[in-house]
Amino acid sequence: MPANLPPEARKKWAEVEETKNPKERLQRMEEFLSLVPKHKGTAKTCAQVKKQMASLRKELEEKRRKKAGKAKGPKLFIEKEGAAQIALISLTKAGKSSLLSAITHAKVEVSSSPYTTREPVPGIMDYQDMQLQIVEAPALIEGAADGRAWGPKTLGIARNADGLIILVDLSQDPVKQMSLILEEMTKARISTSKPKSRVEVERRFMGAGLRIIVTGKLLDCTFRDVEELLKGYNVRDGVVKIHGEATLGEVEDAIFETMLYKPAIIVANKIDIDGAEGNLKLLKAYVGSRLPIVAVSSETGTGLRNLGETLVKALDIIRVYTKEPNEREYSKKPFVLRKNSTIYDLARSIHSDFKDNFNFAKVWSKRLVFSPQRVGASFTLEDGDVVEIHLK
Ligand SMILES: Nc1nc2c(ncn2[C@@H]2O[C@H](COP(=O)(O)OP(=O)(O)OP(=O)(O)O)[C@@H](O)[C@H]2O)c(=O)[nH]1
Ligand SMILES: [Mg+2]
Repeated sequence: MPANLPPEARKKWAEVEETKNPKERLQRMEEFLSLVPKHKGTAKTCAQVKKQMASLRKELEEKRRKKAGKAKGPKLFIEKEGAAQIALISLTKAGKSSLLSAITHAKVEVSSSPYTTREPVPGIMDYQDMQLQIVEAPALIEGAADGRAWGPKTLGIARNADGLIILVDLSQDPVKQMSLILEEMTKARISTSKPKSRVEVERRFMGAGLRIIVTGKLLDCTFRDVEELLKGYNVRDGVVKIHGEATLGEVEDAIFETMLYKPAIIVANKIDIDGAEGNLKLLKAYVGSRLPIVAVSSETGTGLRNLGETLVKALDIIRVYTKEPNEREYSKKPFVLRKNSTIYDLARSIHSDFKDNFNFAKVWSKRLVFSPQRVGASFTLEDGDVVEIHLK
């Protein structure tokens, strides 16, 4: 459905993209909406822009409140470490601290009184030859997405992470917990289901430049058209991924979408308790095939060894080992990349100069008919590949 916006509306959106100040941005969005003709073809775009406006208004209000109360917030984010950062999210007393101390060396206070953990706490979990950073977020509360208490902090941690563990307490009604958590997250524009749209627009910091990755097929346009469209809207920094078959209209829609996708798993805790099995059944019936569920006891250790595998699968990451030319042994420590990464992505993550001096690479893998195989920068990597990069 191409939104087919008139040129003045496109121009106005380009101004929106340029504006960082929330107040001015809001104003320009309003102007933008007044320039969009109202019909079925533009309804989705309008709804998405309105959602963005609502969250901007909330942000402004929050700022005003903070100023009034002089409440200087402590650190919102935890510096990323390891292959991926996973936020541990639950209602209070589900056992976040217990789980964190069972799977990492982090020192945290476990308590039977509610709201014990008030600041995010990180820990490192070893899984095979990878390290995953797990961050306990302060308990999610009803109204978090509306700015209640430390709610924005908790949701901020979830937004910033690479993935989520949603912890459910099997001694309590699991459906109530899940629906509250999912509702708050949806309100905060965080989704745990893979985007249905075949186009993802990931905004990056200013100056990062624009990268368009087409793994599928563009139906009614060329790569250049996509580039032109994005430039027309002033989207200059970010990664645009196009999977499957997509039209230019779908790319245009994605510019206005603000939902952030986070891969997630559910960890059902306290399986050691009487009645836990029944609640686990209820949870499974409610969740269906939407998210994987691992049942554990942080107290007895039951089920904890299944956690790493489920988590890594959900995160869609792969491990790639590198080798120096003329050396036999490859690195023990892998590079961890997103699934479908290419040699180019690997080269970039090793050294920023590598991508300019890249000549060719050799890949060792059981899946290849000829191993090692000589490949170019666009070769798609898989978990366990060994790569030797040759520079010019
Ligand atoms: N039986 C049983 N009790 C558990 C388990 N995990 C945690 N608990 C208990 O549940 C209570 C809350 O545990 P915490 O780990 O402090 O929970 P939390 O989610 O970190 O709680 P807040 O940080 O206060 O929101 C404590 O009394 C724990 O002993 C478990 O697997 N089995
Ligand atoms: Mg805690």
